[in-house]
Amino acid sequence: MRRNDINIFKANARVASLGICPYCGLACRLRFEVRGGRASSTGPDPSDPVSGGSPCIRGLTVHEAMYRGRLMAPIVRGGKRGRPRTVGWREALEIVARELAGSDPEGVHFAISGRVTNEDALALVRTALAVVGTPNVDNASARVCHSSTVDALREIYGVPASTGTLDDIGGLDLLLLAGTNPAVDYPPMYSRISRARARGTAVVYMGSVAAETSRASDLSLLVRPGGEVAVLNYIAREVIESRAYADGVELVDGFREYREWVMGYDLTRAADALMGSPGELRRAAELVAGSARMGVASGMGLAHGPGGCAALRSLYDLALLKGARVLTMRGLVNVQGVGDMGACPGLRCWDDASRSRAEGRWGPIPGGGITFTDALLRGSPEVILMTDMNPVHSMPSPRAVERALENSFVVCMCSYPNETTELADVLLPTPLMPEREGTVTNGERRVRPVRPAAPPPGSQLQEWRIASELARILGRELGYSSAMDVTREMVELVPGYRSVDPGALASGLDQWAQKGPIRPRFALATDPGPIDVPPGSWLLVDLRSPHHFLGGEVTWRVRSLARASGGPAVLMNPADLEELGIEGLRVRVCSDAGCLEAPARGSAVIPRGFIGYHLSNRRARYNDLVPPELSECSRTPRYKFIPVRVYLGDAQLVPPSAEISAAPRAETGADSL
Ligand SMILES: Nc1nc2c(c(=O)[nH]1)N[C@H]1C(S)=C(S)[C@@H](COP(=O)(O)OP(=O)(O)OC[C@H]3O[C@@H](n4cnc5c(=O)[nH]c(N)nc54)[C@H](O)[C@@H]3O)O[C@H]1N2
Ligand SMILES: Nc1nc2c(c(=O)[nH]1)N[C@H]1C(S)=C(S)[C@@H](COP(=O)(O)OP(=O)(O)OC[C@H]3O[C@@H](n4cnc5c(=O)[nH]c(N)nc54)[C@H](O)[C@@H]3O)O[C@H]1N2
Ligand code: SF4
Ligand SMILES: [Mo]
Repeated sequence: MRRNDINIFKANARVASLGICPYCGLACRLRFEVRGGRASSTGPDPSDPVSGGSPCIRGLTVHEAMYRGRLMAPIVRGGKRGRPRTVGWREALEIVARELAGSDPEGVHFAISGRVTNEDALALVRTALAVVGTPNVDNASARVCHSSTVDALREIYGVPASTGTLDDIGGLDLLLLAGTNPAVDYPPMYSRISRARARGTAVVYMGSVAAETSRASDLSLLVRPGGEVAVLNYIAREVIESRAYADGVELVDGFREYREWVMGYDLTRAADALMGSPGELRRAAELVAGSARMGVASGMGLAHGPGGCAALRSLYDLALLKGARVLTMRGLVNVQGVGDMGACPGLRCWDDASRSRAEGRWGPIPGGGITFTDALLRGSPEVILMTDMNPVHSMPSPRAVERALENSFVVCMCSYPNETTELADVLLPTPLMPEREGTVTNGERRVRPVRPAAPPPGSQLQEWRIASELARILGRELGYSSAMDVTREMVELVPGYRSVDPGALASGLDQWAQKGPIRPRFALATDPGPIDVPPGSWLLVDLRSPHHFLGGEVTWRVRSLARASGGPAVLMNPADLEELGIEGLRVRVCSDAGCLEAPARGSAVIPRGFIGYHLSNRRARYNDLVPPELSECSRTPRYKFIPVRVYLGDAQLVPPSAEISAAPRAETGADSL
């Protein structure tokens, strides 16, 4: 079988080439210097409209990780504990195809992460549905991340994507950031926010942790987890009462019901949901009512929190009421695109007409199917094919995930070994994003050409090729001989991608998939209310590191990033730490699901009564503490705000501040940072 044919990388030539960053959903374009066929340094691309020539430190150091510990050739294991054996591609794929042919299609699960191109995702979706005949295909990254956001956007705006673009930020008079921390998570977006703020845009931060972004805010509303609906609906009520909503909005479907719903939220009810003062909330409502060009962005604080789908609906309803732009970005580089390509059980994220078009071309598509979180935590999968991810680290209840993987035939299409690949039966090496070809769709729904900036270092193949080969062995031809063939199919079949011009992509130009709103309507939800904290418990929340990406398998390989990170720590508000006298002492944090141990340290972003822990700490796994609960609406785990007990030796440490459930005044906020 052929490797990627990249003949521009002559043995000793020194060239500069452009590639897409492999990490977050902004999908910045980077400039790589390539020597002897290897990326030797990474720099900004001043002409990149996304990063504006200022990507973040993770992107700028990625070359260091590209050649450390990569998976270079296919590996098979004879049984779970069998010795790994390096094999050729044909043998590996024949083993996988044999397993697929001999399994009940309903027991086969395709899990696609946001680290592949649109072409890879579309080819895998088609193979799952129309070749293997299983409805079980999922956007595994979105499922644990942005599924509820995308569902709320589809419901309210008719399009599963943000309505605004990064360029809109400069023209806003108000930006409401709800449960998102772009200062750490999307630095080029944060630079735009800071610049806009310097020119007069007001920024309101709403979250349960006084994250770094609250420093660049005019108002920081600290909300009790689960209290977001009350806060947002109170603001909406003020907007409606002062008739400060967008023109014509009374005619939008569901307006009357929405108005009735939000009228139930007065200041007293909303103040119960706050850790700050009612005065701050009144001020936020005034700013929203007075705004003529508003933007909103949300993040994992809502999607992973107890407010979940209800909070997201309230936020986007408020945005619709104000005619505001939605500027919510995406976590992984192509998590938007993978979802757009139809990676959802039984293709039910596509409309009926698009589904029929796909059936006309691909053949029958099975209905039904379950999500990947359900498969791992509740089901008994027979065969799992997954692209790069590490569910043993990233999903709740790692033990349950390990059991599911132990009991199924697991195929990992991945770049590096990790805890999950330990349990794989077949490992198929794949390129990193700067080595891929095709397209990605970033959080703005900007479709970006992806070209290999450097060749993959070993015998890696992209998933569209893997899917084509598997289909061929199974007796079906997908008919793709280049990534561009799949791009063309994407334009014909994928809802919202008709406007994309493959010719323009081929000449290096970004394109746009459709953006809303079309058919907007208000959506109501059941308000979960602020969560109850059992007496004596703390609330555990995870934080993202500015130096690391998610579990950090890649960023920990970069020396400067590894050096900049401290070791694992249980983070507490400095006042709690001082009152308990436990600075630097090793404490044990236990939920109903499990425990972790680390030294206690102070952090001003953590409110009193909360515990913070960094997701990228590899020595003590946060997810051991996360119960296997999934949200009703999007089957997403409840990662944030888990009631925990804290112990020093055998002694239980009770939060010295007032109970969180009694809505204490937050001791941290923008001023104290
Ligand atoms: N450096 C870095 N950047 C990343 C990543 C990374 O690991 N490291 N990961 C990428 C990925 S996959 C994703 S999905 C994005 C995530 O980026 P974001 O969507 O910004 O999410 P988080 O940083 O997980 O959490 C956001 C903030 O929400 C607030 N918050 C927490 N809980 C609540 C709550 O209950 N209610 C409210 N209102 N607010 C709350 C807290 O202030 C928290 O800091 O970042 C991406 N970018
Ligand atoms: N407790 C808790 N758990 C969480 C979250 C949380 O906030 N709290 N966040 C959730 C969210 S938002 C997400 S998106 C998921 C992510 O979940 P996962 O996608 O499972 O994330 P990682 O743990 O980073 O595992 C990444 C795997 O991908 C590989 N990899 C990393 N970068 C690249 C790359 O550029 N290309 C390729 N091909 N492979 C790469 C790494 O080697 C590693 O094997 O985690 C979720 N899990
Ligand atoms: S991690 Fe995100 S913000 Fe940083 S360079 Fe990569 S795409 Fe850009
Ligand atoms: Mo994510």
